Amino acid sequence: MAAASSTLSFPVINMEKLQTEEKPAAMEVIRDACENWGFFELLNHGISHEQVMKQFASEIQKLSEKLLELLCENLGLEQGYLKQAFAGSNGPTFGTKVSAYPPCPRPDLVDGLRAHTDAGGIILLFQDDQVSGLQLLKDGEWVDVPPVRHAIVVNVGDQLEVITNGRYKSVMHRVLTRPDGNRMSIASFYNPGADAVIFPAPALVAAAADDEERAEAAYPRFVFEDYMNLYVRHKFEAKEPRFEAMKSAIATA
Ligand SMILES: O=C(O)CCC(=O)C(=O)O
Ligand SMILES: [Fe+2]
Repeated sequence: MAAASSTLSFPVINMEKLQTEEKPAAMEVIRDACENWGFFELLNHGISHEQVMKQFASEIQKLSEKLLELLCENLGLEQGYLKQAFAGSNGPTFGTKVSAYPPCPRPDLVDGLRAHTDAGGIILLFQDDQVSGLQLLKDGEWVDVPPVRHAIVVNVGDQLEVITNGRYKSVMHRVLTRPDGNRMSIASFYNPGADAVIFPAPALVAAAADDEERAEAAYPRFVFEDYMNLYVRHKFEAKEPRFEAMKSAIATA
């Protein structure tokens, strides 16, 4: 091991050896690596990519569920209602997507991500804290979602619009490209389980009953997986025809 500097084998340190009588040899590899390579690789470091992702997912899931409880409180729904509505028989589904938007010389010609609403429940987004680009459609105008260091952007998905009978809106958003600067984002999607049956909360339909226009559920009842099957083909279109299509799917069933 002490001869590592005379060979061309890339320095690799097995961290488990630091706990054994082989520690001096391992220390020697680290010394040599630092003096002669400026690099080394660690094995048995106790951190697996999978473990880090699991922990990240579990923290994001906890935060999503905390947010759902706050929404229940605001909506006057019993605690746990939204979490339960998303549960299906196997609990909610959860996904994370890492995106990189490279600089584009002609932002006027190319969108980073075309306008869409998100299909699922609630979306938590870490966006680049330097490079902007995300915009949402508010009252007919595209509005920037400003990069704020350490902030998590929260976005209401189509399923929350349905469950709240339209009280909460899943809004169109898009990502613009920039002529300079690479933009990174990490989006985590907290979605219903595939077999979860999604429908407007009866308490919210009743609450809207004194409002003439919404005397009955304005949104369909469907199985989340069926909605997703439709969504994948119509993601970059308005959400209303999707809700309509789900209504007729029930009517013809
Ligand atoms: O990258 C972003 O900031 C947003 C991504 C997004 O809207 C999505 O993945 O649905
Ligand atoms: Fe989105």
